[in-house]
Amino acid sequence: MQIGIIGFPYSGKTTLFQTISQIHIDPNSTTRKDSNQAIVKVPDYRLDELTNIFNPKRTVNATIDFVDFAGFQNTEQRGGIFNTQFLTKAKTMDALVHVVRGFEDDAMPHIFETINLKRDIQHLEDEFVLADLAFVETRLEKLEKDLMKQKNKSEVELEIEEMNRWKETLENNTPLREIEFDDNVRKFIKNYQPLSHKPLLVALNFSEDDVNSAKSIVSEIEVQFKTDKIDIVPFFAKIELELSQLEEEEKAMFMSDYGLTSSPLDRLIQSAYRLLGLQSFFTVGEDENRSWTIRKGMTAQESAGVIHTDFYNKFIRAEVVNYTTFIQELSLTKCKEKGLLRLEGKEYIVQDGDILNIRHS
Ligand SMILES: Nc1nc2c(ncn2[C@@H]2O[C@H](COP(=O)(O)OP(=O)(O)O)[C@@H](O)[C@H]2O)c(=O)[nH]1
Ligand SMILES: [Mg+2]
Repeated sequence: MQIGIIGFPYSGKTTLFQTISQIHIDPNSTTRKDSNQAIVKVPDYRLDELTNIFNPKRTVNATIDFVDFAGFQNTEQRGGIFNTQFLTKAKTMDALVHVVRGFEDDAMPHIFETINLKRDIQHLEDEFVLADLAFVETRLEKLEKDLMKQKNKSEVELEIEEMNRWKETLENNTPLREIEFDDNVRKFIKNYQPLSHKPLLVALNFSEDDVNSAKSIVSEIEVQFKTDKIDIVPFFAKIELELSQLEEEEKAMFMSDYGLTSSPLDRLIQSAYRLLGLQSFFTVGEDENRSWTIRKGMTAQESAGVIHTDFYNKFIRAEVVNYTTFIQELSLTKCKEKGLLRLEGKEYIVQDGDILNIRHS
């Protein structure tokens, strides 16, 4: 899974990226122009606990690929802040983190001169809507031509109808996130990846001076922008980068001073999982303990397929116990004796925190 970190210049994207990836980026390097990328382990205290219990040869966390976008300022004739290369690349991401600048610094002027969170959030939304509208209009021209050729007529007509619905929505300045999609048109979302349909995590990057006022500002922004597909998450990128480099004990002390209860990575991942409808399951054993990411609602057989396609094809049953049950017994044998280790068939809907043992032929 790929998550893109986007936003205006000097909003704190690279600072946040460094905090979550623990990769140091030299401020004088060329990275103002180049994107940075890191594969980050998804932290999960449950997996850590399972490792303490099973003591396997290795522990493998699920991972997320974070991309810190840089150097995408628009110099084209078309209006807007982000260039076409940026928009095209953003489309390939599973979710986007929009870092919004909430700190003042005269040495780094904001492109709109003042600090205004709502304006910046809305600006990106508007730019996404415009980019999608431009796409839809080009697409409709092409489809009209196809229609004259009389090839795959019913398929072309279906798409024209759907593209017109998108067009009307976008012309009303409504992001595509806000409309419903039937199964027969969902493929267009998958193929075209419209930007105003992407799950969006708005990362408000506050100044260290805002620690006390941040909470009420977040609530206010939530009222206006939060939906099923948009989350608002506060950060103090600069101090949190410094904190992330401290020893555990010192870190905990400073975090409580600032009223912070979780790490920036925890906050990002929790929110991304919610927006994308994701959850985790575990596999355990002498060789390896591992966490896996799946979509909510996936069956035991589909989940087995995430581990290996053979497990999908040759699936017989899954032995299942949830982490919360397991942790009271601390042994699979005990769970089995007490009938807590269940046998489930391929249609079983896997729950967050399930420990699975796939039986296959
Ligand atoms: N005072 C303050 N400065 C910050 C904060 N976050 C980032 N900065 C500074 O703003 C500058 C630009 O940050 P950077 O992460 O490179 O922004 P990017 O252009 O969005 O990647 C850097 O000098 C950061 O140290 C913050 O929360 N407070
Ligand atoms: Mg940067």
